[in-house]
Amino acid sequence: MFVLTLAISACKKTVKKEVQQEDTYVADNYNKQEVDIEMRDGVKLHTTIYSPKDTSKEYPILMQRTPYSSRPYGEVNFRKQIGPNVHLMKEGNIVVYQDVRGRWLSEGHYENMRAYIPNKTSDQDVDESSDTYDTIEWLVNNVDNNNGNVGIWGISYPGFYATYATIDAHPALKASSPQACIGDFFFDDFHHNGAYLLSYFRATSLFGTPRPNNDQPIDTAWYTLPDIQTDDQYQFFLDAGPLKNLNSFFEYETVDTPTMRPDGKTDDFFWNELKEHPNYDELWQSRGLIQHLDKSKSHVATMIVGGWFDAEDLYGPLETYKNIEKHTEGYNTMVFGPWDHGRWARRNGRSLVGNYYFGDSISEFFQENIETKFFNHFLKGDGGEKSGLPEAYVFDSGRKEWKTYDAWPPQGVEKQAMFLSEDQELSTEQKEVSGIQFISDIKKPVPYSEDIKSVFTPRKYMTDDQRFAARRSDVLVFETNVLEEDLTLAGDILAKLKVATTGTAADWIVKVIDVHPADTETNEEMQDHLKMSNYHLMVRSEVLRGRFRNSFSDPEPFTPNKKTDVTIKLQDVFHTIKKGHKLQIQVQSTWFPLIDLNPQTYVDNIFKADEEDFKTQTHTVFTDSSIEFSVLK
Ligand code: PG9
Repeated sequence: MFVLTLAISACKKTVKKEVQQEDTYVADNYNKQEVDIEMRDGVKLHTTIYSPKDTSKEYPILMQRTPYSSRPYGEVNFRKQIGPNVHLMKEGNIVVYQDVRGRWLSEGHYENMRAYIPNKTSDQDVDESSDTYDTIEWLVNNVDNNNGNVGIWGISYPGFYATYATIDAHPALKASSPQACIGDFFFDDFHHNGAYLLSYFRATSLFGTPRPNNDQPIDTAWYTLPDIQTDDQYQFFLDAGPLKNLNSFFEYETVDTPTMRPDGKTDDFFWNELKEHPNYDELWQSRGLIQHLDKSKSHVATMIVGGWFDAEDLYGPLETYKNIEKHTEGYNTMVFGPWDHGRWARRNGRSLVGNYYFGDSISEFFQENIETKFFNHFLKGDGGEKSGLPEAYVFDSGRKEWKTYDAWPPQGVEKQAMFLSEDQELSTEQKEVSGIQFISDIKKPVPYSEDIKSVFTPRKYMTDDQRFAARRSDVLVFETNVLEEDLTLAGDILAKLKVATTGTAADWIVKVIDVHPADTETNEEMQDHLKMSNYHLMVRSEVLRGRFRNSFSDPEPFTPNKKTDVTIKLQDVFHTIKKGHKLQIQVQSTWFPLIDLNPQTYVDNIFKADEEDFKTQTHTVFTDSSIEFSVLK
């Protein structure tokens, strides 16, 4: 027994030593310097540079631009891991992090999704493209032992800056991997097709609190997240009533700020933008990046990465890949795996999203065999078109396996329409047309999740079991018979609804669900109240705020009781509904508090609606509505 104890103790010491070595790997193998790089308009951006201690060879520069801070600050304080993944860190690269303009220790004023300036006429015309260009120019000319090749990567907001870097790109920029990259805040993160994501409420202050001392650089967090003092966010937001009752959370005591009011309080400038711009107007349009990807330079190889179950940014990576593919001749590829937001950057072992298990070491496989290979080929290798990687490296979330294709969507995809019916069927033949009614009760909106939890941003619900919703009278359910053969969905899904409402406004939500057989085995991570038996896996979901059915810029009311077309595009999936499973569609009109409550009577701006505007209505879905799937034959 004593020997065993000794052995266990020795093993624990080894593991602890290995963990310690991991923790100090960067400090042991890299030198760190912090510089303030001057942009063309004189603003200085704080930049942290990690350079390998081994100076016997040259290295590419791998950079990330971020609004989330390049800290830790101080040349004796080191990150525990640097670069896109541990392989690239250990191989040796020069790794650079930069606070973007107006954030943390960088000078200047911050703008969310800063608008691109196409025709710059002076050094005062600056944007994230020019800031990246000026930064790369300084780095390649001033950082020792660099080989003249620069790569950029980032997840989410840093992913947006990685996409931005390809626009009017510096010639030394050879590779960019925008990952879960924001494309447009009217379709990513804070809105989905015009519906405001109330579930992002707590994240607002991170992006809208003005820095104190008139926007001076600062090395500590100057914002606080609203504390709603409950874990039951559903009840909190239901009790709060109209959105304008939340304004007080975004009036700060901070002084000496650009948005300080006469009463000495400071407005959250992002909350102001959200509530003053409910439609897709010039503010949002000018800040979307997708429409400028015709200026993405072909000399920059791109690998767009995303998660099929990413609740935050799915529009962005898909539209970024498709528009770079459409507008440029360069090397442009995509990787989409069974991940939620940014999960591919972690080393997870068993790969799950929420309750749902997809397999082992999927992220690790991506990091070692895809991401490392991409950067090494273009920054250290011959950089030719033959990278050894496919155009589309995509994970079938139904079969739980990787597939590669030379296009996305793959050749062989055909559109297949399926129709709803009175008896809750989903089938390829349209039955007799009738209207199915349900009461949309604003006092009892459909929860988007069964969890009692307050979130910073929504995440887990993307694969949650949808039985809790299927059993509500205000959720319409349509499903196929048990499939007699596999059905592979590969591409987007178009819900062509025909609806009516007794009111003059309504939201429409469509969910695509893979109903598992009763004998499906439950995995160990499943929440106690759930089983995989008959699990209703949500594969894709989307909302459209009905006022935007014909235009996101020019909203319009519904005419009460008039049959109206509402078409909702659901983002791409790659999912095989296996033989023995069923394909189910759910249709509903509230999704709370993922999105805010629609008053269901038309008002110009829901952020300014009054209590009396909110009314329970009766909605109708007609059975000549259809769902158009992209099916891989
Ligand atoms: N796109 C993510 C996000 C943006 C804004 C608010 C909250 C989250 C992200 O950058 O992680």
